[in-house]
Amino acid sequence: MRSFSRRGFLAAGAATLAATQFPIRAFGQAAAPLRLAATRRTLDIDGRAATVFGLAGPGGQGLVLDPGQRFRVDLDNDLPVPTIVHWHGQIPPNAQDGVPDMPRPLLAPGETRSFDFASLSGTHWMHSHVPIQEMQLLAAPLIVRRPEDVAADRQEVVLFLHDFSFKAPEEVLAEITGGHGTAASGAMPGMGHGGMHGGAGTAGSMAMPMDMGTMGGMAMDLNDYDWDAYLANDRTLSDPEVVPVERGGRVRLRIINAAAATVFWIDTGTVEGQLVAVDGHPVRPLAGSRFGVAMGQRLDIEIDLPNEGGAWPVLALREGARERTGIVLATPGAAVARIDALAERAAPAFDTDLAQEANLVGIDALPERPVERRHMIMLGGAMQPYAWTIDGAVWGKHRPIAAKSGERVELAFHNMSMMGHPMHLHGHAFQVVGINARRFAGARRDTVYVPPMSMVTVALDAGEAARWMLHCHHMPHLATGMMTEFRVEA
Ligand SMILES: [Cu+2]
Repeated sequence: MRSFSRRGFLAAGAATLAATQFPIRAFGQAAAPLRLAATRRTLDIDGRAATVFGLAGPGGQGLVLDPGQRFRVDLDNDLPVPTIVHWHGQIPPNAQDGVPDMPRPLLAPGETRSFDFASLSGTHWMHSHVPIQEMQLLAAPLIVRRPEDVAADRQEVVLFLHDFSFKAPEEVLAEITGGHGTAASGAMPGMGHGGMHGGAGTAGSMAMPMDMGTMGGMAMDLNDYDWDAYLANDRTLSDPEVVPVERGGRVRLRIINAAAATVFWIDTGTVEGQLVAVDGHPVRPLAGSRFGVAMGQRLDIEIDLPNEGGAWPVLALREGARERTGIVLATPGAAVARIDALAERAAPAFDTDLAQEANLVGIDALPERPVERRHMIMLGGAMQPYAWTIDGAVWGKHRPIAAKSGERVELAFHNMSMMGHPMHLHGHAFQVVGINARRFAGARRDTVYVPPMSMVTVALDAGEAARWMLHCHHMPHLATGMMTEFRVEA
């Protein structure tokens, strides 16, 4: 193992993936495959060394592709254990999708595997599809820039979020499934102490009159594990990343929630942002200073900084709790005040009434077509015993969700449980078209958050005839079987 050094760590930080490190190639120009290595690395977390996994590319953790650049990657498994990496947000041929034995096996230690497919632009990410490895930070940004991003005079800043425990992930899972994950495990009534205020200037999207801790008198379950730390670009607020910006700087935040089991609110503080994309897909710009992001999801937020020097924290607040993490945008020489990792008040629950999702309008909407097949997908389960299901079954006992390639399909996720589930479909970019009984032309996405006791409908055109994973992106839910397959026939 390399010895820990702050400088080396800084160089490997996600936000150092500045596009300036990557020369812009002519569109479509062939290039040598990029090397990406699943490795172990050491982080300094609140002064304590932590050995975690990572995905090391040529410029640090993760990859940044130029517009039109193919995803041509040689993945090395430098870990002592078998692994496999899923390219979350990309639509590769199914054989390159990176799910264990679906259809290709894990990479053995020392094995290299080549990938080559047309990339999809936007803010994406990549992670091991073995839940306990994802929990060990085997995850990294995967950014594919658009020509407009190159032309725009905007500094691109990646904010990669994760939750972290010093314990082995097997132990964490055992605590969660044993019902000992939090100080107040099980039902958590009264989560409403944070109040339901989305921050100033959120275009009205966060004005939720409902008591957010209860759903018709029943208690919701928000967080089922108290992690040791919440990371932004591998660091905590005891030593946050300070990103140098210019006075009046124009910034595009590329925010990725890679956490295993934590929904965050992004809080831009005194500067208002414009949400311009979700899951890598452009949306009609939405002004605000607070936006939620569930596990697996991404947000692109543009910020225009004031024309004076200063420091502007961009915080990520753990929903239903006081913990927070984040980065600081600062002009040269600006004083950066210390930010406590505990807020004074708990942040509210995320999108209990889907107010944020309902305000998103997709710019790359699916063309109108008659729906040829509809599936109702029931999300169920409970904390005690700890079991989460799709259509009443865990993975292995699941009944595949069938479609024919090319069909327009609607999937209606009906969450019958008291916990929210970010549902991720591989191989497709669906469009949100319904929230409860209301129909609308919402955002294109690959991961949609379905809060307790609600229904979200998505539309898609069934892609390559193959078995595509459909699962909850809460890692302990996934690990205990909350996965099925979207089986597309030719
Ligand atoms: Cu779930």
